[in-house]
Amino acid sequence: MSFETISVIGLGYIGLPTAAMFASYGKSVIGVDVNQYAVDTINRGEIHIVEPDLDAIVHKAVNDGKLKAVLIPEAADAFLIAVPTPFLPTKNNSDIPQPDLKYIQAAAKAIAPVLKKSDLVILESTSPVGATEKMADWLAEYRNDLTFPKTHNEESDIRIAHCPERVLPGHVVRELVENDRVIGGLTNKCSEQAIELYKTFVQGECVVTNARTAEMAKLTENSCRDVQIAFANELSIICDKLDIDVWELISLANRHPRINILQPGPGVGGHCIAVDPWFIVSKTPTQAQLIHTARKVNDAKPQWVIDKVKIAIADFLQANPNKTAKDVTIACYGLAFKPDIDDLRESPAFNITEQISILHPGKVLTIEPNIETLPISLINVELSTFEIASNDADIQVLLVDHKQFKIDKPTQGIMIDAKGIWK
Ligand code: SAJ
Repeated sequence: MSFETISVIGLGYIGLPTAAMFASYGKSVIGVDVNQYAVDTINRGEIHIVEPDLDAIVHKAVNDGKLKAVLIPEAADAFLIAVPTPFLPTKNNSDIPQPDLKYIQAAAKAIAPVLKKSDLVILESTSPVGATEKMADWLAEYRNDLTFPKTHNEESDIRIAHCPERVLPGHVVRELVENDRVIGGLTNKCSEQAIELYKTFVQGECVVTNARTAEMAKLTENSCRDVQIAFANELSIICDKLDIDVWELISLANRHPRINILQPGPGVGGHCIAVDPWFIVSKTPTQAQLIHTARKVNDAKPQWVIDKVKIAIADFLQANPNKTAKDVTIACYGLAFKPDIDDLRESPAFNITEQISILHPGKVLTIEPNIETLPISLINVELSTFEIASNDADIQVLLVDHKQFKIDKPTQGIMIDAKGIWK
């Protein structure tokens, strides 16, 4: 089987770089997205997301006629599904979030009319265990004239696999090529074909397992990181109580040859690590005690930072009895979910700044070197500069360790440093 035409469904942070990579290795790639703006932008040879080096690759692929974006799927030899897998809204704070597979189902429905015998369908989206089998069931329901692995094993018309993406935002172009790839086919032939496809550009090893283990492998990687960050965050709260510098403590402990503690922060953000562990907890709530607790520890950290800000306001007013809360200026440094990116999605820094602007009657400044305009929900926040904020603010709250904030630190005001860089 040789894959000449490849279709990628979902042209976001994973789908677009993957589509562009196949195109730059000579494949004809049809990218599909429901977002007209994304489709138009890509067809102009431009990109609608921020990812280093991606713009040049997309520009060349489109100019060479190897990559085009469309709204409705067209026939291809392989389909890669890279759509979001969020969770359903919860009614109460104590409810365990349940995964929402509606975008995978919509993608299956969209490609079903153009599927043909011998096509390969790969689910790349991070998914709860069983999602690939579920996707195969949906495809079988929409196309009962074709056969699928569940009923026809190696003789099926359509091959299906789960090959989770594992690239780090900000390093996607390099990691797509270099990372090892977990290949979870529904049958051996499904895996073999998936390997053949990825070997177009993947230099890492393609390691074969079944679809359920591949699903769990991805969830395990992100849950492991979440648990480790929760350990660091819990340590930071313990150390604060005991008047110990947690950053010094961790650097000392990390000198032990078998210890490697991660860094505490204002909470865990992004659309992966703060989400994926719930896919395990929701399936096995009784068994997943540690993973569940880690989620709760990390989700509680933003409120801990906000409480520190409230204490700082009270301390400031006690020291300045002629002033009221309205006279207090608070500067929040960083809005992104991690350093040196512009991505504000599921960002603890963003949520903390937003909450402070709601509860505080005085001026709230934000300093975010990676964006030019503030989202509408930060209506009471002023986008400022390091120079102005560091001179003007009474309370300085460091939320993201962007490289710009490591160069200098404010010389006055009450400091709350959630990343330990202004010690
Ligand atoms: N964070 C800390 N302390 C640390 C490290 C991170 O508080 O020591 C915070 C960050 O500030 C951020 C959050 O954790 O808010 C997540 O950042 P991250 O850099 O750990 O991970 P992501 O979400 O950018 O990417 C992760 C990666 N997974 C792992 O490293 C196991 C990436 O490889 C995955 O492909 C990606 O999730 C994904 O798409 O699932």
